[in-house]
Amino acid sequence: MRIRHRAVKVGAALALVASAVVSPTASAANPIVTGYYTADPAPLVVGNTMYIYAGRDEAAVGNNNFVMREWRVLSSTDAATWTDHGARANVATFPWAGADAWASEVEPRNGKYYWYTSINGNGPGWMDIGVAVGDSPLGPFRDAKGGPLISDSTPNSSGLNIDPTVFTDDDGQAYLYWGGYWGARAAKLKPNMIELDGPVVTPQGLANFWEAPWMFKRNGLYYMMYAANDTNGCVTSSSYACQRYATATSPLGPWTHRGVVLDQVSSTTNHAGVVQFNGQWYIVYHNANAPGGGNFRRSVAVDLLHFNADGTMRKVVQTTAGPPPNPSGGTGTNLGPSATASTSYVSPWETLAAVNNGGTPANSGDRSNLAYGNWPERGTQWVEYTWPTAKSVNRVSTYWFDDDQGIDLPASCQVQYWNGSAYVDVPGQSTCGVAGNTFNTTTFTTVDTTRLRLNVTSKPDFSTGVLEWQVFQA
Ligand code: FUB
Repeated sequence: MRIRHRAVKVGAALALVASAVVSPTASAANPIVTGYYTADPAPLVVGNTMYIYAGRDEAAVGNNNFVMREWRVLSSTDAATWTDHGARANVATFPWAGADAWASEVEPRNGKYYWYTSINGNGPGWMDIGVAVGDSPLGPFRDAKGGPLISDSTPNSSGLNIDPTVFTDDDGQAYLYWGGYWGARAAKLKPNMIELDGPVVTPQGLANFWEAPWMFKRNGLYYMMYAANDTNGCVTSSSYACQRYATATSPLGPWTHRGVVLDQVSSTTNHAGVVQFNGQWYIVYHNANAPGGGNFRRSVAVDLLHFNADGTMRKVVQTTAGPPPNPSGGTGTNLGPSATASTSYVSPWETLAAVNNGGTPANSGDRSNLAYGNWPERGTQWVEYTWPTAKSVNRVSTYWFDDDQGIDLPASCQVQYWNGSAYVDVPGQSTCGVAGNTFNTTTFTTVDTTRLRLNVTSKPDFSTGVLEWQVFQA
């Protein structure tokens, strides 16, 4: 088992939280911050902006204790370049606490932002869960309760009351999940977000739960991702942790374990959050990859997260490049991930989900982010996107699949749109490129449509395939 070291309590109030100083980090690569160390990231999307709330690791080299005194905020409008908003809460935000600004998460409600934190209270026991509140994603934040929301004296609390994750369901009911030392816990929250609404329950089915739960919902299915440290396919040594996940059809479970979504990282702890932003899913996590980094000098990274057609999560590819820019709304947004895809034919062993799952293939043979193919069909086949409301589009980019067997680059292609009664060629269409190992971009005069189609004509004796089809908002 990994040994935790309790940090020394700092009794004196810390300096006030840094004011609204904004310094761009201008990072488009992982780790996203290298000027200092960040840990336990929690993403939140508000409008066109993704925020990351993270703790700060201040341990000196060789100090094998967490030294964490503040929580910081970063933001991005494209999930690639980040702005640093500095520390927005710290230990002194909670007058009843004294140390250990561990993992946290922010949940919006009724125009306010509730920041749930792991914090070392001055009372009996060790870690507590506190809650601060602010009027904007950047605060200012103040203690919302005057004492812990969860402490060791809360009936049925966890062996280590850390790592809160709060989820609000479509019916407005909010839930708090938390826990460490293999003790996951859950409870309903009252609408005021600062009191429990009923007993603390122990979720069932979170196989090998260790700490760091993260709750979200996708297509009506509830997902609980969490750190585990077993050696049954999770980690090479139980000093480390991976992220497993489970799904359920109700927010309090019971849960069905689904597997590992994030392998162990370069730091012993593994703490992650998941969010959808501009149609693309992201995982935000930490590792020890920044220069001078280590288990107590961690750094936040962001990567793409993909789901299979059956709702299972694909294992994350940890990159140093980070995700490609995905600008918020407006001109240039890739509308593919928000479309429903259909096709004239897909081979049973390949998947249509490949075309709009947001990846950037390494080459035309790269199946790592799924592949769509129509073998053994020949001649003209099509892939189509449908949106519930009309989109203004003027550009597509296609990455062709070529398996060096029955699927080859196409002979030709053509973009069409639904004009309300029939498919017709998009006007002013530039050449529909058929090159391999690259995105082929076709521009055209803007059309407003709910349906766009890519007609693909094969070479004789071959079928065709697509790794990614991007459609851009005008
Ligand atoms: O950062 C302190 C603790 O380490 C967090 O609360 C855990 O999730 C682990 O990342």
